[in-house]
Amino acid sequence: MNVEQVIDNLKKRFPNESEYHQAVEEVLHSIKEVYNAHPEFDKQNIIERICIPERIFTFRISWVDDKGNVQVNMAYRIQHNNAIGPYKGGMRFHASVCPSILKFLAFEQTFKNALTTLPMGGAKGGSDFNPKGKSNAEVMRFCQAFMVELWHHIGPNTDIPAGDIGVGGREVAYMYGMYKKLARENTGTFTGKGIEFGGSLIRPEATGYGNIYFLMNMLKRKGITDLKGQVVAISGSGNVATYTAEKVIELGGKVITMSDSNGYIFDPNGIDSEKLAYILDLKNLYRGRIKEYADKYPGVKYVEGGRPWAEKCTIALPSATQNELNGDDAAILVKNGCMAVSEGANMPSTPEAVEVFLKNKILYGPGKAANAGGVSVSGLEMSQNSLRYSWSKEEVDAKLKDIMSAIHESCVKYGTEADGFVNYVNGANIAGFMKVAKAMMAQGVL
Ligand code: NDP
Ligand code: 2IT
Repeated sequence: MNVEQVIDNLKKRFPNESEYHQAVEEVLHSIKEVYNAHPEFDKQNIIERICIPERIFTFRISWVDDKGNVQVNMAYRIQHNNAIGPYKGGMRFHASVCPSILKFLAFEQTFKNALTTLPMGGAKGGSDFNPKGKSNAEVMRFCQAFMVELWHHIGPNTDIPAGDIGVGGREVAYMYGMYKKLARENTGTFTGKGIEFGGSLIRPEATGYGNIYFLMNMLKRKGITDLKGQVVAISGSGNVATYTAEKVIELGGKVITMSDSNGYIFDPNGIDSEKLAYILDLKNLYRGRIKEYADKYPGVKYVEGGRPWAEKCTIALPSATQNELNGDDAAILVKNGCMAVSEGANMPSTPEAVEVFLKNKILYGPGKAANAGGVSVSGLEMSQNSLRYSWSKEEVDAKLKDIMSAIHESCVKYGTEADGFVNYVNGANIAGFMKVAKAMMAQGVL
């Protein structure tokens, strides 16, 4: 394989899809050597087949807002690869949603899911519907309209959606309810469901907790076993960010920042459990803005439109969105003494930022490994639904810890360099790729 040729070809065939090109380019550079060491892969053109989604559904959704106006949105489901199991991945509701963003997410999901040790293929979906400022009734009508179209294409053994940006417990419940009504079955074809109707304990917490379990595995290699004395910068204040903060606080770390798309707060005294409970209510009950935290607690700085990476920290956990941390941000983090970055979000660091982390040999856990805890507990939710059973909080948490350790081990196995430095980017990409590629080879040209 000639990486540049493959990338050029994809850019020509799918122009204006920069996020998709970015995600593919990183993986191809990582796997180049192992791919070329297996000529049988190239004979079967595994590379093009693994980069291009198997199927994309694109459709228009019409729904009626509270004023009686008819609104129109675009919606998608990308079934990227099902070589190792049914399509699995979240749904994103955000004004920026477009084929490029969903294609990058579905591509990443395929490798991430392969790392989890569970049998799940990769998918992603969503809409350019913006849930901000919408009433509960509007969100419900939109979710129902989405399912009227999509329900044919998903199912417990074919494609199992879940949450992502703008899609949490409320949206999953509305979508699942309508799906169930149309499909006339009760098999749990969604994960992240409410606990009363087949959801798994720990699923809301899983991405954040999992990221910290992954971080602790990385830190253990440096002889660090808790977060006492660590100063932690987190971006975002949604599902992933809040439960990341909860676990950091539990392990003794000091969380100094959180953000939303309007700006970030810096609390020099640290966000403790009580303040975090306020943020959870602010976000989930009142759908408020992070700025309100600065109005409530004295001594807190609010920076409109800013990102938290210039605040001095020892650990950074980007947990909001793609490309939210660029090369300059990375250089400032390193200069300020940041020794570990572990990604709760998908592709939050630009290629320039990743280069800075790797050059400086700090601990860097890329999203497809570090944030795989969410989809892992989704996999455990699927298992519990199939068994018609539910495991205790302790059981799920223990399984999540084991999975994050196994993912870390895979990264170490495939990513350790001659001087002992673990390149987790290469490790995660190669480990994920090898599993999917072997499964594709075994199943023939499909
Ligand atoms: P939420 O919708 O719960 O929270 C997203 C947070 O990020 C909000 O604070 C939001 O601010 C902020 N944000 C979103 N878009 C932007 C933007 N363009 N610029 C600045 N801030 C932004 O989503 P999640 O917490 O579920 O997802 C966060 C990240 O984690 C995403 O990258 C997602 O793909 C990834 N992820 C999620 C998993 C899950 O299980 N939910 C699993 C693995 C990864 P605002 O409220 O202003 O929009
Ligand atoms: O990016 C992700 O891994 C998710 N949004 C969660 C996917 C899932 O199916 O739980």
